[in-house]
Parts: sequence; C-alpha cells; structure tokens
Amino acid sequence: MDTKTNYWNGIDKIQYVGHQDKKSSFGFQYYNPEEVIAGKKMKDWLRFSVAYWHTFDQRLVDPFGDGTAQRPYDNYTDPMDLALAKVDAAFEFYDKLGVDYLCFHDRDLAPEGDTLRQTNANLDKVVDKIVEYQKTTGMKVLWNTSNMFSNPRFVDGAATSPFADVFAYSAAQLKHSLEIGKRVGSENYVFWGGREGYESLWNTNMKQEQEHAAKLFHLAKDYANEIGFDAQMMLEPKPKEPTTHQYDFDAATTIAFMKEYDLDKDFKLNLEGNHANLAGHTYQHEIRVAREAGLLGSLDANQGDKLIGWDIDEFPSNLYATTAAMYEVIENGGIGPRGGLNFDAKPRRSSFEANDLFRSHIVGMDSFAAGLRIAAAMKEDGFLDNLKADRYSSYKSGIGADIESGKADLKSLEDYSLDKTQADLVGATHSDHLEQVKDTINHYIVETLSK
Ligand code: XLS
Ligand code: NI
Ligand code: NI
Repeated sequence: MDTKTNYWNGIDKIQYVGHQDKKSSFGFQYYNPEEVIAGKKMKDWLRFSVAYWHTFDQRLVDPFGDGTAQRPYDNYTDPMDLALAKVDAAFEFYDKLGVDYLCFHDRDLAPEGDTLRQTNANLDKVVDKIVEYQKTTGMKVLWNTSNMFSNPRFVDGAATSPFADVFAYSAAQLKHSLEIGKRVGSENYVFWGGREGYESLWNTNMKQEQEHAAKLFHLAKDYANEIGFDAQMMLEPKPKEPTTHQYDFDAATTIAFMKEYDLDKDFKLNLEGNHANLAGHTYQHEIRVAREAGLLGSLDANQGDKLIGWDIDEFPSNLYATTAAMYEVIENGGIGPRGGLNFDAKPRRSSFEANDLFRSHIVGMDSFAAGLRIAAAMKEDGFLDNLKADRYSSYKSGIGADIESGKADLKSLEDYSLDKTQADLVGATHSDHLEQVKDTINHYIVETLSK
C-alpha cells in the first residue's frame, strides 16, 4: 500500500509552536499533545477526532448554493476509485495533523449499490483498506454510525418510519455497521436520529414511533453483545432539523426517553455544541445535564451562530464556550469513559481551499486546548469550587443539614419558619457578586493564555 501519498501539498506535520512564536498559520498555539495539564496529557484529555463526512466528503454546499470545495482528489470520476483515493488522503491528513481518532458513517466511505448486498460489498472494500492503514499507523476509530437519513427511503425516518420495510432495511443496514465497528475496533457507536421525529403531529403516532426507535436500539445492543463488539453506545440529541421536531430533542429529553425504555444502563450521550444552541441551551448546560446524570459519553465539537437558525457546523473558535465545556469535562474526570472531541464541523463556504481543512482543525484544536488550560487553572486555584462551597454552605449545619439528611419534614420546617421576619429571610440570602465572578473568569482567560 502506498503510504507516501502527497495529497496535501505544502503541508508538513503540524507542530506545537506556542503563542509567542506563532508566525505561520500552520502551527498549534495552545495544543501541546504531550504536555501534562491537570494530571493528564493534553491529548488524553482531548482525544481529537476528524469527522470523515465533513472533512473528506463535504463540498461546502448551503441551502442556496452548490459546493465550493477544492479537494486534492477531485479528478477521480469513478465513485469506487474516489472512495479508495479518499482513504489515502484521509490517512495522510490524520498523520500531518497529529490526531489519533476518526469517526465515520457507513455511507461516508463508499457509494451505495442497487441492493444492500452490493452496498455492503463496496463498503467492505473500503473498510479493508482502512483496517490495513490502522495496522501501520495505529489510528483508532472514536465512533462509527449508520447514515439512515440521506437516502430517499428514509423520507419519514428509519426506525420511526411508518413503513415496516424501511424499519427492516434500517435494521439490516445497522447490523452491517456494527460488524464494521467491530472490525475497525470502534470505541463507541453513535445513533443520531437523522429523521427520527415528525413534520406534523396530525398524521403521527408519536408513541408507536418512539417504541420503534427504542426497539432498534435494543436490537443493536443485543447484536453488538452477540458478536462481541463492546463499543459504548450513544444517542446524539438534536432538537430539530431536518424534521420540525426530533425525538432526541436535548440531553434531558433523551435521558427521560432512555429511562422510560430501559436504555440508560447501556447507552450514554454524544453532545454537540450547535445542537445545544438550537435547543435553546448552551453546550455547557447539555454537558452538565449529562454528567450529573452519569451519562456523558462523548462530544461533537462545533459551534453555531445565534444569527443563523440552522446547523452550520462551524469549527469551534469561541474560547468562552470551550472553557465552559472543558470545565465540565474536568469536573467529570474526562470526557466520558471512552469519549473524545469529534470535529463535526466544516470550514465556511468561502474558505474552500484544500489546506483550509488544516487551518480549521488547528483553530478547533487550539480553542479546546486553550479551554482546557483555562479551566484547569481555575480548578487548580479552587476558584469555582470555593465559590460554590460558600454559596451552599447553609446546608452544612442547622436546618440545612436537617433538610439534606431527610430529618426535616413540613411540620418541623413550619416550626422553624413561622416567626421569621422579612428581615430575617432577606438577611439569610447574600449577593453572589456574579459580575465579579465573570470578571475573574476573564482574568483567567487572559492570564492563562499569556503565560
Ligand atoms: C447532524 C449530526 C450528525 C451526527 C452523526 O446534525 O450532528 O453529524 O453527529 O450522524
Ligand atoms: Ni454530530
Ligand atoms: Ni450536527
């Protein structure tokens, strides 16, 4: 196999140069993979992954325009030749960027045939090549998944389709994806319910559809166990788009679904920055909800824009948001049992040159690396821990301790409160000095990054 390809012309291995010496755009300012931060190597906290669909397949289309992307394999016309060439380009890219993980959908890798049998044969050929590369490079798969939303057969969903043949086909497609996951040693397996939702409730049996979704998740877990594929299974919430309502709306909704259908022991959550945004939350909120439920699995790294209402999958560059996300990750002791940061992100349409793919991953990796450094500095000083310990200190003794321990009931709480005056109660609260807290966070951002 040719491991000395030269698709990404003019790019050498991307190095950590530090922010003082950063003169070229092709170096990391903050991501120094071997450096130990808060007790772990940066690369082990962050476990960056490249998303095959965006980085190698995406043509930079938008709802109003064709693709603008210029890619080094654009001259291939035969779909299978192209698919195989992309594998070479991809592995050269991973090596030059210095990442250890990739993620893919089945349909990212190879063209579909007329039947599932032919489609599987195409796919297996490409997977053979990936497995060969894995042997020589040590590249790992963070997660794989099945694309059960692009093809017209999934017009009304896959597991939640009103058409039984589509459910059956989805299950069959999924079976092969699980087998592939095992072959490439995927650490996780993701279900993003592309069209598992509804356009209108007037013609939808919502409960039946949700039962069908749960059924497919159980079948998947059972089959994975049967073949010895021990990936962590994950659901990826998103509130809307492509359907007007998606069943996995946000972390809290998805957790309730998992508990209702007995999936919370075997499944965790894969959370995405812009999906949080579309649900009217922050990324930090979604990560907090998942981690406090013990269900944080992995993260899709991207950002949205409040001015644009759709899933724009922009590469992360907002340091405030990456700091908040990494603060939650540090509190969780890591992203998740086997999680990583997968760049479910694409360059802007105007940023169409091949090497912009490196530039965009560099800003994404540096933004999370910076977020990690800042969050670790706040953690080390106990800044937020002390602030919260102080804020909730009234639960440590007296009536607060009785409430915590369950000793207090409505009667004892009435006895305690009946003769308290307005002044007593207002006196029991105190200012949180929130503006000062934010000023201190700004200080940590500037201070940490200028070291
Ligand atoms: C789409 C999703 C998708 C999943 C994988 O919005 O983010 O890319 O991550 O199917
Ligand atoms: Ni995603
Ligand atoms: Ni998305």
